Amino acid sequence: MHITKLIPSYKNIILGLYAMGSLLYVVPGGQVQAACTPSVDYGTVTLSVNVTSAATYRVWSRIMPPDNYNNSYSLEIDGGNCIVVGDSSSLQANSWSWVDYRDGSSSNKIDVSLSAGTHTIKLIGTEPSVAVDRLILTSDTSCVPSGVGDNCASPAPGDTIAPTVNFTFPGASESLVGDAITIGSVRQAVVQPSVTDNVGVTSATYQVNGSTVSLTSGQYTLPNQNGDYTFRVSASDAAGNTLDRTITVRSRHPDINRDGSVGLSDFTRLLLQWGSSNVESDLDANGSVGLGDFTKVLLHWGE
Ligand SMILES: [Ca+2]
Ligand SMILES: [Ca+2]
Ligand SMILES: [Ca+2]
Ligand SMILES: [Ca+2]
Repeated sequence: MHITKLIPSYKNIILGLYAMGSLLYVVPGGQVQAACTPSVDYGTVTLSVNVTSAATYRVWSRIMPPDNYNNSYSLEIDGGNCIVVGDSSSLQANSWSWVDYRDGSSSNKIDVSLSAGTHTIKLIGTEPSVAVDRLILTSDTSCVPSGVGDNCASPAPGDTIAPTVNFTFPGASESLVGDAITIGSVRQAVVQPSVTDNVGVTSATYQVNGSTVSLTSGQYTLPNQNGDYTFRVSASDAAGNTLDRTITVRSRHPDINRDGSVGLSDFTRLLLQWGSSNVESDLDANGSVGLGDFTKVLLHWGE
């Protein structure tokens, strides 16, 4: 028999057994055996598994029994104890079932403690015509395989830590205070969000004022106009932990009309808005246009 597929994924290991077509198909005929040295061996597959982290692994087998009597096979790990997988008459004949128990008792789970390193797993046919096409070893005992079991394949078990984001604003001298920053040192604020996760970020999306945007070289350049911009980051990891954070960037350069220099036209514009809450002229972002904003224009006159 030949093993043509071996898919380790994080702490989970999925073994696909493709032999004699697509199954580890045990030769028909003979009697029930429950030992790893069966008097009649209906076929054996030996696998080598590389375990990256020591843990207790639950062993799931995808089994198709031919009838209500022939419904088990024997599993031997590192030449140790023989585990009679399945063997329950409740298993449906001629249909695939995921089995995580031994000796015919669904409460008798197959949990094995494996150290990091290479282990040898032997599947031994002890009842005729029992097909096994996939084996999953998972340290996430809450995962119940469905279909071919890919749902148990990718998340790193036990990861409960959500991704985090750190913001920097290249070129600006101001810094984030809580979830807001007022930037007057550059005309166009650049937002550089850095999303990280203890295991890995699987998706990250960004929105500016509610519209999805994409980053260029990890950065997003805000419009060349004073205003309040919300910048939202949504991200997740493989285990489904999510990040959702929104910051407000208040762009407040004293070149209010963005004609390239701070001068009379900005001053005039500010005077026209005096006493209002106009965000373009409210350079100190205190909610109204007044003396503090006027002072900022004077301080940067000619820049
Ligand atoms: Ca049986
Ligand atoms: Ca995580
Ligand atoms: Ca100007
Ligand atoms: Ca103000």
